[in-house]
Amino acid sequence: MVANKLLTLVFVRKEAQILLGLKKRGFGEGRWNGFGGKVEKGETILEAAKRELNEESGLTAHSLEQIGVLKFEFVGKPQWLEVHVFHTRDYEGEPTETSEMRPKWYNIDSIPYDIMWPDDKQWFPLMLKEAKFNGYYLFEGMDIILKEDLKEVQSLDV
Ligand code: 95F
Repeated sequence: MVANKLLTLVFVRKEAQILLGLKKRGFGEGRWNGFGGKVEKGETILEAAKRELNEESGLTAHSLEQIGVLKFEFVGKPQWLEVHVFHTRDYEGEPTETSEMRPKWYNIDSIPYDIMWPDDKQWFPLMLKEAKFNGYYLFEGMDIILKEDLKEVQSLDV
């Protein structure tokens, strides 16, 4: 049985900066990433993306653009994770630290790839030039990528 779990991941841009959050606990603890989480029953992926951004950063997004879909498989785990990636420049509020995340603006020339998930250094350049992408990664544990397939696309297949 292969279940498919839907997750969201949101990146906020401001001029030449991108907002990342240091995950303070749980899955991905100690790594910088966008803001996101599980899609709950009864909400759309877009609604989940806005809700998680707000819960984890304090920001309210007025619009979100979907820019990527990433599928992850972990050796020995009977579950795929399907991560829907969004970005926005259209938001209000100031980033606020929560129990989950410590937000920080990074210049797009100084992304802390060494303290992020290892797939990020592959698809961030596509995101940063505002291209769309579909990716697949097979992980062994949290650090080793055994298989990868990343494509820049014109439209996203889900
Ligand atoms: C990135 C990830 C993962 C990987 C962790 C769970 O919430 C959504 C984001 N997420 N993000 N960039 N890479 C391997 C784990 C699925």
